[in-house]
Amino acid sequence: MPVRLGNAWTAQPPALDATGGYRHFQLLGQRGRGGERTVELEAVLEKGFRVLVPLAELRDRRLWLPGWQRLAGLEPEGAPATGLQDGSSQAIPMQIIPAIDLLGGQCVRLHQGDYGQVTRFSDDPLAQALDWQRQGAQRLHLVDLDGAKTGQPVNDAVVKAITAALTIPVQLGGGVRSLERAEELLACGLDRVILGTVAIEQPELVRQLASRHPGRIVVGIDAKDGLVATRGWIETSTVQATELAKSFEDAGVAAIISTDIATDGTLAGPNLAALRAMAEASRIPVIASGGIGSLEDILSLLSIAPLGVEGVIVGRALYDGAVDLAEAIAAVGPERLQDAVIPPSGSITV
Ligand code: AMZ
Repeated sequence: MPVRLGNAWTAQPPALDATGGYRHFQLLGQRGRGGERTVELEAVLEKGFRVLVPLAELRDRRLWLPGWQRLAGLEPEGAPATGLQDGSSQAIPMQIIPAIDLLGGQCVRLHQGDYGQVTRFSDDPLAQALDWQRQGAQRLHLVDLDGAKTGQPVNDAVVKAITAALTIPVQLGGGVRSLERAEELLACGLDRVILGTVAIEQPELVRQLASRHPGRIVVGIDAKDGLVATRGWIETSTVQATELAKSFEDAGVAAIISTDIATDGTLAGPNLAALRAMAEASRIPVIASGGIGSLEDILSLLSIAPLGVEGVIVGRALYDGAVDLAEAIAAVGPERLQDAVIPPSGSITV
């Protein structure tokens, strides 16, 4: 009888020894036939770490669980749920931030920021926002695309409705071009405002706002081939994205959102080299944006988390269903599951 196997597997504590302490595996394929059948699994956090498991063992629920599960009781009482392999330091959680881009009151995604390539996902952005919150989002990212292009707020009614309805912090970028506008938004209950164009055109305003509202001002640096783009990405400057980041080193901004325009809305994977350069350019925490197309793309960011990449904005992949929000939060969030807690002690031999 054919057996359908899921793609995600969690090793139970008794199996962890044999798997080098990895909990979360992905199915690569099957080998052999009948009673000889084995499956090949690969550790999600270490590509290349593979084990061959006889099918009968995979069916043993004391050893393996389908899906990526939380293993209760694995961590010592009171310890953070995210120990690293050597137990020396705590794994750095990465925040998954769903994005709602607003155009004419609707929830859309653009391809590489091109206003001529619009996909509409919902005409009820408030319902969408509530849904991301229900699925466990800890923060919501809003972009007023009309505002970014024209500098004029167009989507305020829906922005305010979302901010009032949600209990998680909400941030907004797009068209925030003056002190008054930024303060109006902060007074409405937005947790953070994102300044993009202003960061190039009036850097002093960023400094002034950051000192008046510590922890609530974010710089949005959107780059095309390493150079900063502004005004809905219609204009490109001659300023290097990393130089702009450096220039705000001591301004007291909460974070830099680093967007790679070439990958934005494409699901093609993040530009890790550009993100690494941004993270290394200053001590300001970096939030990655652009190109996320799969859970593996999100996991790949964990390699640069120690450099200060503390979050990732996910848009199209969530709407397309390529990434499941709750699964992604479980995989890289504060109580993530997949960090090994037991030192490796060899691998399965077949
Ligand atoms: O997709 C676009 N064309 C686009 C976009 N997503 N243009 C701007 N923005 C976003 C930036 C940033 O969050 O990523 O708008 C904000 C910047 O707006 P402004 O108005 O401050 O430059």
